[in-house]
Amino acid sequence: MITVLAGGVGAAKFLRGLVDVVDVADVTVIGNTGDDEVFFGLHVSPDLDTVVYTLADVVDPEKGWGIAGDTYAMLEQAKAIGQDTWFLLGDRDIATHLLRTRLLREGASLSDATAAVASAYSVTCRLLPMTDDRVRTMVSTDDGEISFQEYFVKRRQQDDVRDLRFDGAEAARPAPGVIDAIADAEAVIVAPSNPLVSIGPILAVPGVRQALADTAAPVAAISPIIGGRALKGPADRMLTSLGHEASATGVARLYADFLDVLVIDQEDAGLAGEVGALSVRAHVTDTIMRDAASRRALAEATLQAIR
Ligand code: FO1
Repeated sequence: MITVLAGGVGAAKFLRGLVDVVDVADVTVIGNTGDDEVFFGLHVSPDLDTVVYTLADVVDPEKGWGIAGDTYAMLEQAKAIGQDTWFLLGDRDIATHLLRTRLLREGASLSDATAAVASAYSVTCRLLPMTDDRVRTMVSTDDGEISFQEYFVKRRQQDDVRDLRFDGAEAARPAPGVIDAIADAEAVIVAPSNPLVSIGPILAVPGVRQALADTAAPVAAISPIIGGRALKGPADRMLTSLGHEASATGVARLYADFLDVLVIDQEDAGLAGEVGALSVRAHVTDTIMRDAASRRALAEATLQAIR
């Protein structure tokens, strides 16, 4: 079993490449639910859905999230009757949130609802939310504390992030199977996701970080920072404003207590020594996922680095 800790778009692209080179049934994904949110009474799990849509080949290829060719009739009507519509929920996407929300209301756990959503889209890897409990990523800005989606979507990541808090994490329990998926894995991979707001919430669930440090499996991560910049999203600015280094070395430092290998881009080959000084082996390759072939190549290189 290969266990992957996953955030949203970057993780989903990596997973799409991974299931091209290993049996999908051997892959377990532990997904971030810190950016889950309720809109119009519907429970939306953006990162879990991005993984499902990408593995099901229905994802919107431009945006990297949502469903290709989706329409927005519901949202237009919601706007017409005076509702807040800053979070874009497509009509087809809403079917997923209706399924999840109905199951949760009937008493299912988020794990059960997630398995049902994955199965509905014929996704056959095991997809686990990090926890069945409510954990919400909260972002401190100069205007006060806001939810992750307010920071990310409504305010377009323009605020300087002063602090992060994973509300509910201290009391949360890992979802069933999460700790075993780390302990019993043949290899654990931390996907190229924002280390602070995509992987950070997973690591904040009690027991997960220790399980990563204790597992006999090699643990590898792919740096989402290339040449000091994030290819997508605010990870570079967020790292800097929170006092970390926006570099592959900065990523290695955040994971050093459990990481064996950091896959870094060839542009960052010069950082291999610094990463090595943290007792993390650097593996240099092309990490930019432009197309199916490069996604596959990155998955292969990562497996080669840990085997
Ligand atoms: N991202 C945006 O930038 N704007 C949106 O309106 C938006 C809506 C949305 C709806 C469903 C979904 O599954 C994802 C959505 N995302 C949107 C992406 C999401 O906010 C982020 O990708 C993650 O939360 C960060 O990983």
